[in-house]
Amino acid sequence: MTFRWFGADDPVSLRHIRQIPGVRGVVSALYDVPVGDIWSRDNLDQLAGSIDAEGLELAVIESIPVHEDIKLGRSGRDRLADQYAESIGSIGEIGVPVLCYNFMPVFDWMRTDLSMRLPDGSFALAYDDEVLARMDLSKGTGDLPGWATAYDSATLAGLLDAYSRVSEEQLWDNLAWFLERITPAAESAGVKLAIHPDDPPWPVFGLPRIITSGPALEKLVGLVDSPANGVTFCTGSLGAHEANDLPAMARRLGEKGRIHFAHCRNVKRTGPRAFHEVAHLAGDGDVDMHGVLTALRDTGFDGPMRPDHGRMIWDERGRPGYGLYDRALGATYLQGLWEGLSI
Ligand SMILES: [Mn+2]
Repeated sequence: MTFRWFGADDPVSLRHIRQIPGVRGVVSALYDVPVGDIWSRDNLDQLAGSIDAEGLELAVIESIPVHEDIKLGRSGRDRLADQYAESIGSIGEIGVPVLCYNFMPVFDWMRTDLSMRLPDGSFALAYDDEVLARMDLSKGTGDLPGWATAYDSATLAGLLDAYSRVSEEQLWDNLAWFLERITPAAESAGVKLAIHPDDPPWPVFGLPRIITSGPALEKLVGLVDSPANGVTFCTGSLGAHEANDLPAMARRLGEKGRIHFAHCRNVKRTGPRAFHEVAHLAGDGDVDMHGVLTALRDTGFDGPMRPDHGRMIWDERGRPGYGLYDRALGATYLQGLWEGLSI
């Protein structure tokens, strides 16, 4: 069982994480490297060392961002892919076995409310396509929850314009090109690539999104037929779409040996393309957590797992989705389920 940590600035300390029952692995990243630059061995050593010093282990890198020029298939992608491969080599050298990454254009995860009050007085992240449609991107990302300083208006307009000419098929081609370039480096470094599904699993602001469903994940692992080319099975991202049968998807991908990392989180769907996050328990939302863990267990999954986003409970303040308490409860719930399946 692992836990995400955002580095020295994270209000949740490694000491707190160490005290969560069963958690021994940390999921982290270098947060001050410009996108596209090489991750130096020195900085990685420092990150791993700070985690070791607290009795924990750096188990997963989540994530090295993929430069937009790679996703867009622009010239310059050769150098960027080589640099990405070099970073993968360094990750392997320090003994981290899994790299989580994503291929979402412009935006990573997207929500329309970072603090939706639930009936029990807790606060959760929420998404509603109708609210998104009313958001104005003409001033950059200033109006978007969680994207306060990411892009100014000119940069964002330029990216949106560039992607307006990129079809889903082209995005798939660009992803295939990227995987062909980096998978050999991952193989020789002993690093498993684990793509994170698009969150939410449908287009936002007209941007194409392709890693959204069971067939898409199976297509992905077929792009480069290597055990190093796999997925992060994120139940919250995939579970936002009612068409996704999560236990069946986990079983099929697990049988291929291509699930390298599990993100477990629950969501409650409130309409077409609308949902909010809930506690991890299967009974609290639409994710059949027991079914997913049974499928993982049955197919021999032995990779890292982490509770994904949690609600804000017990008056905790901090990084939306990444407080201590609800995620810690999620970690113990998931381990209880797993223990029950292991008897
Ligand atoms: Mn996730």
